[in-house]
Amino acid sequence: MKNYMKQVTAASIITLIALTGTTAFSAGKTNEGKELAKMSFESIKRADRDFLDMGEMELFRDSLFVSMDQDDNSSLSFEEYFEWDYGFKLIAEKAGKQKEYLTAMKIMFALWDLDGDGQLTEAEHRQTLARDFQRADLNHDAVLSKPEFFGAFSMNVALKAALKD
Ligand SMILES: [Ca+2]
Ligand SMILES: [Ca+2]
Repeated sequence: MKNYMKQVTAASIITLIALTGTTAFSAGKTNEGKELAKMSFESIKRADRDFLDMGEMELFRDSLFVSMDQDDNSSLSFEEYFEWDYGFKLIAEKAGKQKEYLTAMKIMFALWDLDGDGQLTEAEHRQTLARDFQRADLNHDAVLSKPEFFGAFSMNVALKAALKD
């Protein structure tokens, strides 16, 4: 079951990156990150709605965690977490921002690793993502609109800051 999910998630993320490759890279360097964020928003939310709710976010988080946890010990090392590429790593490389990207990912990991033991447990991952979701819900209607997801969801805020010129 776990391996099956890993394959499904890997396939969908690869599709995401492939799609981004054709749309974002032709749109110019500065828009690549934004395009990728847009693609992830589209892939997390339900197709017939223009917002995402906590249930959709948790489903995405759950499959992402399984994919990242290469040794299946229900905990992510920084290496496992960093190895997983959403497509931003390539964008960072192309922009010459590898160091900034690494720093942003280290900070995100450190913030999510609530007990600071260098391992991100699934409980920490779930708890911090739920917290990030609530923080980004600026008008408190329990769903994230596209502007809220792009502008206030912590991972997107961190990546935007790391990759901008
Ligand atoms: Ca692990
Ligand atoms: Ca921890």
